[in-house]
Amino acid sequence: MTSPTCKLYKRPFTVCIEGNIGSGKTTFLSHFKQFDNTTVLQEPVELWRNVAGINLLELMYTDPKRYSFLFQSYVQLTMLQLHTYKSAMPYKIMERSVFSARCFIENMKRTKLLEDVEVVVLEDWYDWCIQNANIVTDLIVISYYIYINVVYLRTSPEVVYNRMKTRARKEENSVSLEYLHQLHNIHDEWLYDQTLFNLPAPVLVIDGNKSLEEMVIQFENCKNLIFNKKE
Ligand code: DGT
Repeated sequence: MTSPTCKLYKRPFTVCIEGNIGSGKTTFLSHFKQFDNTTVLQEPVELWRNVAGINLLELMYTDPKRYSFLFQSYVQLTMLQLHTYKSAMPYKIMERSVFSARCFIENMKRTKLLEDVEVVVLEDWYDWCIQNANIVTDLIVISYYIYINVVYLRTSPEVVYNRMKTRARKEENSVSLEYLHQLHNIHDEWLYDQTLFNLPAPVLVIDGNKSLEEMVIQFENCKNLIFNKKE
C-alpha cells in the first residue's frame, strides 16, 4: 500500500532528441508543443548563459581550457534536473540528455581540453547519478533511464555549420566547421555505428539535412511511432 505522503507517479514515456549543434532539435521540440499529452523540456541554454550573472556558455567558448570542466559540471547538473522533472503527462520529450553531454566530454578528452583527472571526476559524477538519481523522495520510478528512447537528428556538419551561421548566436562565433565534424563523428559513433557508449535506449534516426517541409513530415511519422509505443 502507498503511504499518503508518497505519491505513485506513472513514469512518462521519455524521448531524448539528440544531434549536432544546429541539427534542428528545437524545431523538433516545437512540433511537439501542440500536443497536450506531452511535456516538452527544452535544453537549459538560458541557464548556462546566466549563472549568477555570468555567461558560462560564452566563457566556455572564449577560454575552453579554463572553463570546460566548470561548464560540463553545470551542464550535467541542469540535464539531471530535466531527467528528474516530475510530469503527470504520459509523454516527456527532452532536448539532449546527460548522455549527450558525454559526447562533448569525449571530444574534450580527445582534443586534450580537459585534464585526465577532470575527466575522471566528471565521469564519476555521471556514473553515480545514473545509479542513484532515480531515488527521489516522494516519487517512485522504475529506473527511469531504461525507458528513454532516443531520436537522432543526423545532419551533415556542413549543413549545421550554415544553419549556425544563419542564426548567429553570439557565443558561437568561434565554433569551427572542424569542431562540428568532431562532434558529428562522436554522435555517429554513439548513435549510428553504436560503438562508443552504452545505448540508453532504442534509437530512431531522422535525416536532418532535409528542408523544413520535409522535416515536418518526418516529425509526424516520428510522432505516430512515439504515441503508438505507449502501452
Ligand atoms: P538545434 O535546435 O539542433 O539547433 O540545437 P542548438 O544548437 O540550439 O542546441 P545544442 O544543444 O546543440 O547547443 C546549444 C549550445 O550549447 C551550442 O553552442 C553547443 C553547446 N552545448 C550543448 N551541450 C553542451 C555540452 O554538453 N558541452 C559543451 N561544451 N557545449 C554544449
